[in-house]
Amino acid sequence: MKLFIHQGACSLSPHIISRELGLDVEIVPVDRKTHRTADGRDFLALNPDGYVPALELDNGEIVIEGAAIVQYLAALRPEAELVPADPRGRRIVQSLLSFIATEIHKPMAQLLMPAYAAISDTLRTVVAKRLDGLATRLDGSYLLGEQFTVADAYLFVCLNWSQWNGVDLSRWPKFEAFMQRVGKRPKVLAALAEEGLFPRAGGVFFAPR
Ligand SMILES: N[C@@H](CCC(=O)N[C@@H](CS)C(=O)NCC(=O)O)C(=O)O
Repeated sequence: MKLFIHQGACSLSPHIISRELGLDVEIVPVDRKTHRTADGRDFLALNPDGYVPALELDNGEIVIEGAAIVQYLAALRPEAELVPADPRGRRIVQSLLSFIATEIHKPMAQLLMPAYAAISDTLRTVVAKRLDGLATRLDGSYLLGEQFTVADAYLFVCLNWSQWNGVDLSRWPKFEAFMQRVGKRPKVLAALAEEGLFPRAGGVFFAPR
């Protein structure tokens, strides 16, 4: 399988999951401007939306949408329970993936885009409200308590953007501790390093050196 990515983008979430699961997934960067893949193809022919992540299966099929890709990967190694096996845990993870995709990922990413500069204060207010809500359910080490799941990897990646988009993560000590906790997982560190991202001195974020 091949996973098409941009450095540090939302594609880092399925990248982390592939490493946590020990799957044989080749990481293929895509040039943001030219849409050429590092293996010499036109990315728009693979995903006409131009979005990473996209996962190319060994039979050539393309899986799109980060939330779907991580669930697909987790299903290849169900014993790892990165999506819980029990129906309650599973539905909570599915709700979280949907919430993170629509309520956190989108506005956090828009805050990095010049086209949204005029409404950046509104976006920051909305994100803060959503993070206030999410923080109330972070009582243990991870969103589901002590069990690391695909939702944690996704949230970790989106929160890492707050070093660049003006969202002040220090308002939520719980999320700062979460960043440090997830960022210490060996497979997470390996995926970050593979994308050229390293711990920032004295902080909770990961960035190019
Ligand atoms: N709905 C898609 C959105 C993916 C998305 O927003 N990807 C961004 C990176 S985080 C992207 O590829 N943007 C196009 C670009 O930067 O050129 C998903 O959830 O997978």
